[in-house]
Amino acid sequence: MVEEKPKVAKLEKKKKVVDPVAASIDVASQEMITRATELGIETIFDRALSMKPCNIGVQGTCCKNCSMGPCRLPLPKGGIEGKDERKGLCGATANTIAARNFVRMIAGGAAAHSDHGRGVAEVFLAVARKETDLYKVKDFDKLLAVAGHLGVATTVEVDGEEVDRDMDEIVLETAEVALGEWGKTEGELLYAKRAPEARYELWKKQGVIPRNIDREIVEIMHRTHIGVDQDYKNLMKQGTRAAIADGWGGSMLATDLQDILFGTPYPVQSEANLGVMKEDHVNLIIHGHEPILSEMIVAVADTEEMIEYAKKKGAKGIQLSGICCTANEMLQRHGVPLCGTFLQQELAIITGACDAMVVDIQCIMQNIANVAECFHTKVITTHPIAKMEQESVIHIEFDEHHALEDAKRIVKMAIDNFENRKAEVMIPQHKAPVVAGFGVESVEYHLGGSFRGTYYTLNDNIINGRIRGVAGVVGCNNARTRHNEGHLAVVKELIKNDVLVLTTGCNAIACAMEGLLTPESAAVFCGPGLAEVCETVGIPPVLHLGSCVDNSRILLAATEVVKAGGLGNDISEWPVAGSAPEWMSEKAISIGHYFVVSGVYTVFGVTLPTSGAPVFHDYITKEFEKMYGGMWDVEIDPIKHAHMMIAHIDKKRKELGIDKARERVLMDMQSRQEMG
Ligand code: BF8
Repeated sequence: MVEEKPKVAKLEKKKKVVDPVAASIDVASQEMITRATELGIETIFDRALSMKPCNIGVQGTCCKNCSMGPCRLPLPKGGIEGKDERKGLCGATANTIAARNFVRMIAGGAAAHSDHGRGVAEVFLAVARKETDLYKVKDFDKLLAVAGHLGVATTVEVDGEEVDRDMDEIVLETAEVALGEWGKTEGELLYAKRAPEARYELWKKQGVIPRNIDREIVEIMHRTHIGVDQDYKNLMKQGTRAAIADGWGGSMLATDLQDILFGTPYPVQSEANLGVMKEDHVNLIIHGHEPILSEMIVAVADTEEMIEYAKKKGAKGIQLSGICCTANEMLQRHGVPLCGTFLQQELAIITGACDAMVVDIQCIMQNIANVAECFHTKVITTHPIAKMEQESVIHIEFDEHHALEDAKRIVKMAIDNFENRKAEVMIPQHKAPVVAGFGVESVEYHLGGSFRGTYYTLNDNIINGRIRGVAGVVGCNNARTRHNEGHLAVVKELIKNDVLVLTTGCNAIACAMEGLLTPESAAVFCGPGLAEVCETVGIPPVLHLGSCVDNSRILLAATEVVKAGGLGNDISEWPVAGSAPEWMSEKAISIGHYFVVSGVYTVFGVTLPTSGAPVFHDYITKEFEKMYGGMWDVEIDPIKHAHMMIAHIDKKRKELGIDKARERVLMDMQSRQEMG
């Protein structure tokens, strides 16, 4: 194949050249960043170099909620001495401005997760009403469990006897009640009661139980309009309601309904990183978040008809792979390989081997269209709420009622494009094996055994100190930090110190690319206690729990630990911590906040948009612990970051009186070694 120069050379005027090793810790990404520079194609790594973030925005104290501003209230050099006199034109203080901005981020994140959930609920309702037979109920056990949580009867009394209710009726009522959670006119979020009883009672006492999902998000937009809520504590109260409505509402319903329709994940093997692409195959990359689209594409791409069609066009087959959370969804249910994280979406196109990138919603960079114009790659948008202005982008609106035809059209378009490859194909030869697909149910099975079926064994290992504690490490990539460096350093430090890690989102993909999602990695990276547990049970030390809406699985796993007993009555009492080392999205702030108010000490890397308002910052990083047992923290250094989490875990062990058990285990090991 003759190499053609890409059409667009966008770096000609650029002075600074990105250093690939400084930009990413991942060798495959470094190779593609180098390739982009050689070809003169601009990526996010170049833009991060040439465009600095606004210092006042970073501090969280720029208010642009009316046209008298933007009012900018930077923290004076040397901090505030005496009374903080800073004010916007309306008199809004730095605390009010930072809190408004913060809760608006929660609203944005909660809206994204929850609208995704609503989309799944609508498909579920279409299935229940038999308007489509393209999707079906796959997991009836989960359906019955969810029906129970939503107060839908699964049995009826006939002639004085309790008998199973008609399944079609259960499906329909469950779908209607579920969809009602977004906009019902009275009552409270039904899933709030899935939290430990003590947590539910605490939320009730604090007055933060959500009424319905949409209302809490809308109310944030109202309260943050000029001249409404001007008390940072009251604003955060509403932020808390919306975050609970996300984690224990929109996200949890998204996870549950996806499991009902597409199957509850169980461990599967696969591979991760750009090296999963194949030069002699049609490479179709699915990118975004809702599995409604990707499930259908996976089904269609696997048909004999499409494989034969690809062969006719000169390819050996069809290689599907995923970017962002769609990648996690397809991995956990079908073993489809992970192509990369958020920061690798442009790089996948720069391989020259991506025949089509089909996207739905969230975390899709508009620049993929510009990069694709340099190659033969077709970018296909599919969702009515997520289009792109570039003319080269094709829009094929995907709908559950004609999903099969849409998916066929998309897969065929990718196949037809295979023969149009122009530039030299250069796929980095780096990928790692992966075991993914852990959920609340499979963790229970693996750690509890098929007969026992409880979290008791996990609790037992926490109590005896082999497992020091559990961490949920999640979240994005951020082009302001070195790609994947923070993720991997935090996770490795935690498992080295016997902390079992539960991961989702782009952290999960980063861990996958590093080989941390394999049972074998335990012997290499873990402390002796965690290594022993992983070896005995045959699990990786880092458990892949899915996409970002699946952070709800972490909440439920934490609840199961409480229920299994011996580690306190609430999530805030047992040794657990949260982290997002490279966060960047509003969704991450919503997740962080529902972790915090669920009782989890949560550390963010990069920065928090609160530093310009020290009183507000102290409120969420210190005062919140007194109210909710969980609090925010921030630390950019990944090793310190991990040790702040470990210190919290040790504090909780001490409070539970199980710190001695851990010391005893270590002494025993040491004495054994001395004997040896
Ligand atoms: O929802 S971790 S960059 S892909 S926002 Fe986006 Fe962040 Fe990745 Fe999934 Ni989550």
